[in-house]
Amino acid sequence: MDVDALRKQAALHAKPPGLAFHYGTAGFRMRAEHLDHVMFRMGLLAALRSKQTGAAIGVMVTASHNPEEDNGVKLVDPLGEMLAPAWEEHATRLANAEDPDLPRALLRIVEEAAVEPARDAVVLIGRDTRPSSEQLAQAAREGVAALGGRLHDYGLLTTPQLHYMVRCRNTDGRYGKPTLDGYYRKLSSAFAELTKQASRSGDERASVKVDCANGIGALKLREMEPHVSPGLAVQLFNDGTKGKLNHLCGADFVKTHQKPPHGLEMKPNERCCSLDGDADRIVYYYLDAAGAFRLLDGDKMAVLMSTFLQELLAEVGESFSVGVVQTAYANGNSTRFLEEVMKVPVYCTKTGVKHLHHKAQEFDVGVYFEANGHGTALFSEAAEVKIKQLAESEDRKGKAAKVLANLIDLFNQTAGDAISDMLVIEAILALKGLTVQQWDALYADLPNRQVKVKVADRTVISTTDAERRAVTPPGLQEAIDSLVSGYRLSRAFVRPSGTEDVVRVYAEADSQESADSLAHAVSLAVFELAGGIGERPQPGFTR
Ligand code: NG1
Ligand code: ZN
Repeated sequence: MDVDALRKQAALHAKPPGLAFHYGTAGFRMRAEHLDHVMFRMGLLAALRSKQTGAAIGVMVTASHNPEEDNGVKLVDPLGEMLAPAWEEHATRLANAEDPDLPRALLRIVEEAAVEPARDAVVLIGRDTRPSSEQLAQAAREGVAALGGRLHDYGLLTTPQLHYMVRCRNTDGRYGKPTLDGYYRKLSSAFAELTKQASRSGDERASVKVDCANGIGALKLREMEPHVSPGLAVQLFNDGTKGKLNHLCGADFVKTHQKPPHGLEMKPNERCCSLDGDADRIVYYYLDAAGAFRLLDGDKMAVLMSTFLQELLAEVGESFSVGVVQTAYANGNSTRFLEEVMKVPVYCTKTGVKHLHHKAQEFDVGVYFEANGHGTALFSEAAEVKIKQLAESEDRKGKAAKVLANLIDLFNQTAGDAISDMLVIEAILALKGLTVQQWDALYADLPNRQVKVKVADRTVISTTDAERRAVTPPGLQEAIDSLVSGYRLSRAFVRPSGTEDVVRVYAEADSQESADSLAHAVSLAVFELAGGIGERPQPGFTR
């Protein structure tokens, strides 16, 4: 490492004084103007991680569903997974090191993580459509170059596309070709095979309206469209030509407000969906015949996907282990339906995709979804090999195995992927001959409400049991238990957000009024017992 050269470079990416940086569940995320030095240093860190693992590492510049003025960065590990926890700590320390201490901070990582400094480094970079993203990506590129790393800049990509590229590069093409064309071809040929098998002769081609959150999803879906158009008509809205990124639209807006996005006209029973700002989340929705808005979120997708996979696995007849992974935010009725009706084992982890992904890896077939629409399915290598082998035969088993084999290719097994999930959902609906209403009718969501409470220090709340019970402050859990017991089919929990300076309160009950009133009562308990600041929570709700 040429320390003088590094110091000079680093001086061009000076750390702003007085700010603290944290590599959270979604990497670094804040106002774009504070992030230049973070990007440069994440370029350095990606080069070190690559030297340590001997594999290509990804750097994605995005702040997902945050406002357009924000930006962020996440690193992608060799198999397309999220960065390992020990390296999240290195990332946090590196981002917070004062400028003169930067070489020392780097050397510490080299020593602690046993990095081989002389080894080659390869870093793949992608970015979303934010106005700040190109310049921030440039800072990251300079960081990679400062440690002599080789760069492959993919330019504009969805987050899951970058995860895909990293995995392809590190598996010698076994996962697919590390190009956009390779991604589109892999997904679209699996989709074409599946919809061919649907063979509902005479049926019209399915059609879906897609709200692209004015983000990268619009560009990439437009590129993909010709590949899938024989089986699916996609109509793009909020494609970035008029509106602002994530403003009054996108998956996060639709899920948290439980209403349609601006910029997309719906007629009753039309199938619609929304992507988020970096296209790793998706939610479906429609207006029913009476004009009421119906949301099909991550839980509904997990149910459709896991029950379909389970049916196919039963036909194939192998004893694969299956698990569905959710968080405490999963609707209670989705969990009940999976466990009691479908007899699928369900597991609950802490909020944050990396926890779900990790748990899902324990099964031959692991489906995971956050209620907000981030999720996918993972298949063990043994299961994939066996299924692809069985798919060679022409009997009934072979037919089911063929469907499974194509689904394995259609799922993005590196991360939740809105484009891939959409094609999986469309393929399943086509294969089962289901309308969106019939899918929705598999089970009824319990009415629920999510609210935020501002407190002086949200770390006074600590939780256990996958965030479903509060350990501190004293008396809070008892207060929640007593409030919950006053409602039917009720459940409530609180946790400090990992991405915002608030405490999140979630409540569900047998009616919307009950869910709202329970959420309000619990927010008052949080306000009183956990040091609320500002105005006391009012009835009605704050998101
Ligand atoms: P926090 O702010 O920790 O609740 C939110 C989402 C997570 C996850 C992260 C990262 C909810 C309730 N929480 O986390 O699921 O997506 O952002 O983006 O939706
Ligand atoms: Zn996202």
